[in-house]
Amino acid sequence: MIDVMQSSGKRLKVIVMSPAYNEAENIAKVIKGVPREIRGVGEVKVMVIDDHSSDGTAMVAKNAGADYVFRQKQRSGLGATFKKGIDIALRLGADIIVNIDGDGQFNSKDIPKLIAPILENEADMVTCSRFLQPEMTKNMPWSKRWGNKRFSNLISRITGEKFSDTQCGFRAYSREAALRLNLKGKFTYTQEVFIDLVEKGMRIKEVPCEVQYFENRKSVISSKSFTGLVKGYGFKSLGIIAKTTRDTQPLTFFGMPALMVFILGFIGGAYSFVYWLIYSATTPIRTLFNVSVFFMIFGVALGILAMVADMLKTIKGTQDELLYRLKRNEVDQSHAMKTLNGHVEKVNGTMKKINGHVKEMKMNGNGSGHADKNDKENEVEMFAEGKDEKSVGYYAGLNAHKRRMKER
Ligand SMILES: Nc1nc2c(ncn2[C@@H]2O[C@H](COP(=O)(O)OP(=O)(O)O)[C@@H](O)[C@H]2O)c(=O)[nH]1
Ligand SMILES: [Mg+2]
Repeated sequence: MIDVMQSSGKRLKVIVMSPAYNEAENIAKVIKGVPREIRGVGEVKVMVIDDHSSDGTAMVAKNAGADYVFRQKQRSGLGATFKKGIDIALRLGADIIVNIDGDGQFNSKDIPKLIAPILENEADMVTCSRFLQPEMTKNMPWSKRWGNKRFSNLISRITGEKFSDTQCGFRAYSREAALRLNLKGKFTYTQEVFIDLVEKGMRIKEVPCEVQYFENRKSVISSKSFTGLVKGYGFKSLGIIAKTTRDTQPLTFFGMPALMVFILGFIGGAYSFVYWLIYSATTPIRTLFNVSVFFMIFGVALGILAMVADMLKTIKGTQDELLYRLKRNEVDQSHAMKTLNGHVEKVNGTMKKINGHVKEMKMNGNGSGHADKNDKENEVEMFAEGKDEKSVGYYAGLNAHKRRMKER
């Protein structure tokens, strides 16, 4: 188990984030339910990203005790907001990021269960599955159940791993998985994460979690009616999945249709050729022959496209790696700066105290005058700016002064 204190000496930090849109009614319950003490974890912080809600979600979140609240200047969609949230959480020094929907459908008390496989180093991303235990989804509308199954099967087929629920918003990401994520979808992110992370060799685990369906709740992201669900959520999600598959598995994406078209053309062509050999006539198979030749040429063209796309995938792989390293450095630096600022603030505090003592000593007529010329607020600022020579001098001067005082 990863310990509260990592080998670097840093306390393990979990950030529970919730990208929310018009969740003023539910967000407080979600925030208050987050367990602030978890075995194996140093600190748990709550972050809410309000996607430009019109119902005061951000304010409610702040009042409910969220540690970090951000509000988008304009609505940008769940996918885009999630991506931003991951970026901010990493910069805030998160070792594990938990995403929970702001509508209260999930039970915040399940968070320890969700992060356990990451703490045990058994997974890089853990997702709640609403279908591992059927009794947990008793009141899920049938259209949602049907859609969820179709999408989970599709993602399982694309990734080559078996997943039962690829649409759930309640998940935990290790720092490594979060740094590796490179998402493009603005509308949603849930399925894209699976394809992206599996492609990058990350380990994904599902754990059964409780989910509630409220009778009067109107889903923001999907519709209750079957046609609404297909038209809105279905098509948009399929678009994101298709794009991600194209980028991660171009050989299959273009190669399979290429092969199929070519084989069709080949069969038609071969049939026409044999017909011509036997009957020495080009009618009535002339059109079939022409179409077959077209299919074969089209198949070859698609095959070439598959190879070019595969070359682009190689470039994407290098770019993903570069982006990962860049992000990691940025995040590390921003964390190091925060730690340094923390130290500087502590030193500032100490310096102020010392300044106070020196002033006191001067007023009492005890000062030797040695520390006097250093008795400026500036001194501390200089130290903060890294010009520490004077400050060292200041300390040395003060020590010498104290020694003299003692000797008297
Ligand atoms: N940032 C952002 N979050 C959204 C948007 N639409 C929905 N959400 C949030 O995404 C989560 C899931 O949405 P919900 O409508 O409950 O989806 P469902 O549970 O799949 O029906 C909730 O926390 C919503 O507040 C949006 O446009 N932007
Ligand atoms: Mg929901």
